[in-house]
Amino acid sequence: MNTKLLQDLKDYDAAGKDIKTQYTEISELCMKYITPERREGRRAYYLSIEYLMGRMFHNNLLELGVLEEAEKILSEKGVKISDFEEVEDAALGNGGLGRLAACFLDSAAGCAYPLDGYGIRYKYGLFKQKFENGEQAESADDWLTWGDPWSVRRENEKRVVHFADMDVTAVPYDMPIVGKSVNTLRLFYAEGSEQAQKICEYLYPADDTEEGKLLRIRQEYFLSAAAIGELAERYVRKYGRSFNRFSEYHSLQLNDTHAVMSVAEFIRLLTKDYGVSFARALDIAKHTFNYTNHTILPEALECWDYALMEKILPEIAAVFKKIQSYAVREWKRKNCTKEEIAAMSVLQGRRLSMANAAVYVGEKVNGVAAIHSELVKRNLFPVAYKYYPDKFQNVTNGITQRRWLMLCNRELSALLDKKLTPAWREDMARLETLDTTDTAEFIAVKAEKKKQLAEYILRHDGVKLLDGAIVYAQVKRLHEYKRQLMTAFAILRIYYDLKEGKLKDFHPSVFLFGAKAASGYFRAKGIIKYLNEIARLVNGDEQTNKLLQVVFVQNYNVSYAEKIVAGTDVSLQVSTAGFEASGTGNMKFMLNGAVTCGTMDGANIEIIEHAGKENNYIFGASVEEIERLKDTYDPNEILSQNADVKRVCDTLTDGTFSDGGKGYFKELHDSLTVGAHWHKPDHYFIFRDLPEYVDALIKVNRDYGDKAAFAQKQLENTAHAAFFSSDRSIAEYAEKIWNIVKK
Ligand code: 26V
Repeated sequence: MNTKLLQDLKDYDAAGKDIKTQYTEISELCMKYITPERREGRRAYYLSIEYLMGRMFHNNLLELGVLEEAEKILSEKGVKISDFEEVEDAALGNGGLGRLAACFLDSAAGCAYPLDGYGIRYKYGLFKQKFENGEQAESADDWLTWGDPWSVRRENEKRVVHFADMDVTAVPYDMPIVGKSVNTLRLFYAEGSEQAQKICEYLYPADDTEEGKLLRIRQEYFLSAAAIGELAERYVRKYGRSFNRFSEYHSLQLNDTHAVMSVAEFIRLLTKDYGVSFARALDIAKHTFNYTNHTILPEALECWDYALMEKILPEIAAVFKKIQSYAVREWKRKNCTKEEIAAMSVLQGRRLSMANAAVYVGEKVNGVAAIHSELVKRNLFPVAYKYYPDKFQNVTNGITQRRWLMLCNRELSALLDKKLTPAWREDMARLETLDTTDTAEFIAVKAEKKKQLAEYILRHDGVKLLDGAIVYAQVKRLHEYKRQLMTAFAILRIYYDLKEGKLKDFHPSVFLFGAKAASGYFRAKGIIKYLNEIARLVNGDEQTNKLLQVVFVQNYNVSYAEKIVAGTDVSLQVSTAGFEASGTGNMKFMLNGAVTCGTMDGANIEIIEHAGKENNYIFGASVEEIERLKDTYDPNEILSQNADVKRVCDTLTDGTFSDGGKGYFKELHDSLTVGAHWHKPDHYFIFRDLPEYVDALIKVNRDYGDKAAFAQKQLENTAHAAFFSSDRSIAEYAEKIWNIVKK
């Protein structure tokens, strides 16, 4: 307990100040007691173009060990810290990858591992979302309107990043990451000419369009050059200009391929400024960098046009070319075939494969769940795996229990304290000892969290949730492979069955959605519109609307997620097997006592291993079945044989719903029945899994009738969630990849 800080809070004069001033001043008070450590020795660095931090205030007070006391002290002064929930999230990320980075930083500090983060301080984070007539409307996320009291600008540590056509100043902003140690997330902000400032203006929103590729290259290099420049300079100050010991002191983790240019920048800097030979610089790089892959979707694997890169970064392009020629020499020595060399090449025709560069240079390459890591070896980089089997690792993702249980579900945490003593907070393995047959209080906690969630939704979206309903939730980025469209079809099927009296004894159910669609992703936007039209139909039907409700919340973000994961009964994780690398929302729901209704994909597989198949609702084709189906699958055959499937699919085009003439629904229908020039019809196998999905949802509904038995399943999930703590993930990275030790 930090008694000095508590005294400062007692002395704080809140009178007559508006809430923003109070927020700023109280945060600043706390910052006085936070001192980033600068331990000597080996450190790891996380290089990520996204960090989805969410709100820092409550989290930092929790980490400082003063949350409850501070809450009391301040409320006596009339300051309700729950009012600070109006503060904008720091949403400098798109989804899972950015949130994972935030959880990892939290866990590293929480466990006192020496890990710092490097990233970009975007002026505007992920766009804000509203629905207008059921369609997504986007506006700029001006997250800095509340100020940024949790960061410190380091004026005297700025540095210049050179592009062929301009110089940009990178100014560091340090955000302390508080735990058993205080680590640092350093975000660089671009200053200089108008064009220079553009680099940090927006988080790259359209990760699926051609647009803005040049800006993206600039962002990636900006982050890479600022981080590498700084690390190299600090090293030289301490150890001199020989880089022989660099990799002894540094392990750099590339969070996907977005910072792979830091490999080229590192080699460029060492060869050009410090007289290190290319071969030696490459060798040091090979002992310094590691790469995490986060998706096997080919369209998401970054390839940059060589000419484009050469235009603004000629030296970097040249380094990549030289890496290629060194690699080819190495591969020839290993007697690789021409085809094998082509497959592993960094330079692919006129394009640079960032993933191949990362795999070649990376000392370790890891996937983010067991199945994903297997697919990374088997399907994505089979040749590299053949020649460098020891590179390939798995580290299953995790989530921080501090934000995703202690902070977002203080009621369940208190119940666990009572049942297990607070020791579980330090030792998650103790959750295993939970008596899951003792369900009465858990049921009461879940009801309370549902009530709080309902209040929140009413306030933010003006929708009143059905009382006493089962809450099913699917919250995540909108993407075809995640199959929100399949859930839409399943709901329609249930709706028609209810309406026609075919489905009896149905417990009232709410289907909750939250998702943002990338701004250029037409189909994703169509799915949002479709779900909103379904909501309108279902919620407006007097015949069924006491039994079934569909709610798509607006502007789903980290803070919304904190409410939803705590108040949900059933976590929907229904991606096509083989496509969701891991998923981390699935873990948040599990920890908060929700059952999973999902496919054998990503980390769902490990969730089932830990929590038991009998405590979850698994359906659908396995990875192996999907692989077998690929060549022969015919969705139109299913449509011709299954009238129920056909009926719901037809609502896209038969006039049941209108997309206001935008063509969304016809295009979705075509994607399922005709395909497109880049894919076969229904390439995410919705019709294959839909009937089983409906059955699983109805089985959940039936089982819920036995409250105690269902609550026991939910508690079994909480009880076996320790493995999914990011403390465990970080410990694995520390041991298998970074070779760093706790304080
Ligand atoms: C990017 C793109 C861009 C082109 C269109 C398709 C597409 C699909 C996905 C992505 C995201 C790639 C990186 C990413 O966010 N991966 C997520 O990383 C999480 C943390 O490891 C993991 O839990 C999610 O399963 C994975 O999708």
